[in-house]
Amino acid sequence: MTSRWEEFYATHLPPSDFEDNRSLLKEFCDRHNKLAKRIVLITSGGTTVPLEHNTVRFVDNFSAGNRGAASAEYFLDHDYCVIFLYRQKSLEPFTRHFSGQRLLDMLDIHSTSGNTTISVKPDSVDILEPVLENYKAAREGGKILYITFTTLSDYFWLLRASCECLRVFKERALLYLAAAVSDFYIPPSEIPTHKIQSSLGGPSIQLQLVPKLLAPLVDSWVPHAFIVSFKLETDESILIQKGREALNRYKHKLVICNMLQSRRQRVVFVSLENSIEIALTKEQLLNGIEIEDSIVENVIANHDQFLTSS
Ligand code: PAZ
Repeated sequence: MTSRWEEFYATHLPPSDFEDNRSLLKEFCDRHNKLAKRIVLITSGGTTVPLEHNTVRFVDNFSAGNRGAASAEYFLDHDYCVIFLYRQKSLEPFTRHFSGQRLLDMLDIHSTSGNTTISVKPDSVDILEPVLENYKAAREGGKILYITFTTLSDYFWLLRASCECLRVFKERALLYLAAAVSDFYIPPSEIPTHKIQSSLGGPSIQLQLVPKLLAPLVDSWVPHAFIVSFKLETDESILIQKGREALNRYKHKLVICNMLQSRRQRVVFVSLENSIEIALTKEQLLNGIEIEDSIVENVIANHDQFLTSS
């Protein structure tokens, strides 16, 4: 019998640049596997669910992409190579430090006798220099691969292709699934081709449940990898219970639970053995300490233990 996730792939076409991305993933994984490196696949940002085939409107999932982008930088610091699978236009590693007008505000223009040069303002050099240095080391060393998705269906195709390439790493592969993936979708056969016309009245839209990819991921795509998922809730009273339910159902290694309102200050690591809270003080937050630094350090400690025991 065909499973629900197989049916999803059978009824959704891959994104148009799928084969190019698959080649990039394969080249990246083969190169780093030969060097016996550890690798992390980070998913980041929210998926969209189109309401029209020629999409004007869509249902979106909340996520700025900060968790994934910040974590990518910390994993690189720990010598992991990184596949960064993220929602197009959500935050990216390194550039996230200069979003909005921030970068332009750091620059000066000088014009003398027809020659124009642009320089970094002296008081911005200390801010720009360490980020630029880390960015160049990661890019020029070929240590990070950026792959983008927009829709839920793009995400499905690219996640599976990433896993197929990651398999060669066995236990050295870590999956850090921070993307906010929609739980609901509309089957393609029920989506209109053209923009929904308001003159026809308010549309009634029937959403269906999205099949959970953690099941095939753990059981067959990357059965040897260290898999970490995230759980976002808005009701504190169900947070840990939901994390534990996911862990018991999919049998992966770790669920990191967070509340929408406090996700920058506090997370709870739920494993089969225990629940451990990581929290920042107000002072740490004011001093620019990021919780992703501790999250990544703790995830890597768990990955170390897993590698030793296997
Ligand atoms: O992207 P961001 O930094 O704004 O938020 C991160 C997050 C809350 C989306 C992430 O930590 C998370 O919980 N992702 C899983 C969401 C889910 O339960 O589907």
